[in-house]
Amino acid sequence: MSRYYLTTPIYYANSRPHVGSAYTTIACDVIARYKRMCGDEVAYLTGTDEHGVNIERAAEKLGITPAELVDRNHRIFTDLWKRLGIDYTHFVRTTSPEHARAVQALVRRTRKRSSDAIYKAKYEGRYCIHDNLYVSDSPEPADCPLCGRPAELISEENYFFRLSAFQDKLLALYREHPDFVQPDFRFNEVKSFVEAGLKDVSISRKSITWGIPWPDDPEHVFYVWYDALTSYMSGLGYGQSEDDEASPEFRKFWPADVHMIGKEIIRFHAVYWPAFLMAAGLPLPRQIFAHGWLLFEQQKMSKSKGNIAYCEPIVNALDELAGAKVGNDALRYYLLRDVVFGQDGNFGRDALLTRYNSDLANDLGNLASRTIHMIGRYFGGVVPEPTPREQPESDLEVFTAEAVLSFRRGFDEFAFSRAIEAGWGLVTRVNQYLVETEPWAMAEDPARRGRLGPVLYAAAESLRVLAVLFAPVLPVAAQNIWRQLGLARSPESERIDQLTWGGLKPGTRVSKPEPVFPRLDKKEAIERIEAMEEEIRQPTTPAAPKTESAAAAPAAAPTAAPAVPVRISIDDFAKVEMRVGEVKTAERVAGTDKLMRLTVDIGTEVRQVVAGIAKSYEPEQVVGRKVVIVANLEPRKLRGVESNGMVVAATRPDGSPVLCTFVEDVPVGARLK
Ligand code: ME8
Repeated sequence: MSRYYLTTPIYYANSRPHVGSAYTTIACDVIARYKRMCGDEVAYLTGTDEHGVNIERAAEKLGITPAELVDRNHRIFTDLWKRLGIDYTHFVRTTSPEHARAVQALVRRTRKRSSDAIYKAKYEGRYCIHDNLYVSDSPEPADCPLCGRPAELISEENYFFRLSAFQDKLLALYREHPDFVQPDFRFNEVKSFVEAGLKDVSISRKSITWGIPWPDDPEHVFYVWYDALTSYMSGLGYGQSEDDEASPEFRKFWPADVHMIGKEIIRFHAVYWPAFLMAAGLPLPRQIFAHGWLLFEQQKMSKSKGNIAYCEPIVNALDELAGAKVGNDALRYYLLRDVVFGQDGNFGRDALLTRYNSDLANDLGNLASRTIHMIGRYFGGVVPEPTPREQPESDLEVFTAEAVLSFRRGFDEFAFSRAIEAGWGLVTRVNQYLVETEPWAMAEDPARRGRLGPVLYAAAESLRVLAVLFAPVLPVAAQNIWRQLGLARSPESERIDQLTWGGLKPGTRVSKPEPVFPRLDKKEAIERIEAMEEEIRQPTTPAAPKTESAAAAPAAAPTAAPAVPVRISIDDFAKVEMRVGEVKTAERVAGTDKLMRLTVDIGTEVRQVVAGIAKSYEPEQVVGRKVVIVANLEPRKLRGVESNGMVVAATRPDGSPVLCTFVEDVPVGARLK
């Protein structure tokens, strides 16, 4: 049996978790269940990040102690994970004495192994307490580039980690482990960030008290990120005795197979963390996977913007209206099916309800009810005999084998939407098979009645396979289908990597069909969710949006307009690569009247760019035209078409775009500055 160790980030315990926070945890829960079903022994760690100045200040505002605040919020997190059926095996609270011991052990070990990796020096600079971000290494006043608030002056002696000495080692690591960071485009950002040179980082604080004391120098506490990252090891029992690696759990599970994180914290995980571990002479995690953000109304869901959806209203409202436990499965299915894992994706209640009704209730739910109903009606509830293998009733067996393979291939790459789509191909195929064969008509037709048993066997066996396949994503529904099929134990006790046709024994007694996903009235459901949202919505407290990517951190502008206007430095502006391009081809994107797909020569290459100009320009008007392209934007998909850059345009008062052009001639590829 192989072991598999997977972690989520540990969550800031300064506010209530929302759907965006739960996204990482749900994805990891799905992976953990899947890996268990592949026969692995899985450790799945999550936790709460309970130190730092923002917690200290948040508690102060509420007139309670930091310990009271984190106790309260820790409970909110664990209650939610329980409600969402998150099956983690390890939970770390960074305020626990065990965790503190581990953090201290790590720094002691580092100093023993690499005597000059940590040194003491005076630090003067500006620091944003909301983002835990060093804004500038000079005492001059500066605003945080992320939230726009004035950064605080810090002038104190700190312990520094000599990150600058790890540039070559990190680059070698990246070369030798081409999957160390996934997806690839994020890995490229990380490499560029490290190639540009690394500065040493301060890893202690003197000005605050709410943290883990530095060993033998208790005037200092650890910087929250050094403290928080160590949770991935402390949760396994690291650092509890003289021999800091002695814990059997630690020996068994470390290093982590995957640290699953959101994209904005990649620098800490793919640069700082491996360097900390290298300096301590400890094995490095095998992979950092950075998923994208859940956007709500096109902006990152975040408390400071108030554009938040919480999980509890969704789950509770759906359960209540369906009169059955369907909410968790619906949320998991929607998040993993609709958002391409790794990219940003929009969250919408309407889209969630559409998926619920069309996929879960209509496709899967109907398949289960009619199959079980017909076995009840025509065979007295007993699963009939299949056809002999040499004369299969249909192509379902072959189709199933292919669907299982594609599903697993997708899952192994964390391409959940692709995997689910492949699995759903089977749902569609079986439904189609029932429409084609019409078992209800066969039952009435003596000439065809003989085929009825094999047809229903094939449908029921497909349903069994689907229950196993979808158990990680739809644990409640899969169990429900399993039980209705009259099967013992649970689909999660089956091996998904050994899933083959024919596991359903003829003679098995099915139970009475019950709807797995009762249909819901979309409008009523949305209204109920919104009403429940209101009940738990709290007054917004300032918590800042974070930076988009490692390459852009720390100076990139936030994705949404912050409350305070942001001024950027010339260096920040220089990061935006704008080039003159020439449009080679142009065509409208199907299914929308706004978008146009362009291929643009930018001097070094021809790029595909999707532009929102189709309402104002005809394709033939733009072909041959010189335009301005933002060339170093992350690729993103618009209506399924990848856009590799952005065309710059001004906006008229009526919202229509005007392409940016030049009066004088300018060569293709010229850079704007
Ligand atoms: O960063 N969409 O904690 P955190 C997708 N304590 N993911 C989102 C999201 C959204 N709208 N909002 C939050 C921290 N997340 C640190 C981690 S680890 C050693 C320390 C994700 O509570 C976010 O990307 O701010 C991250 O992966 C997780 O929630 C915790 O975020």
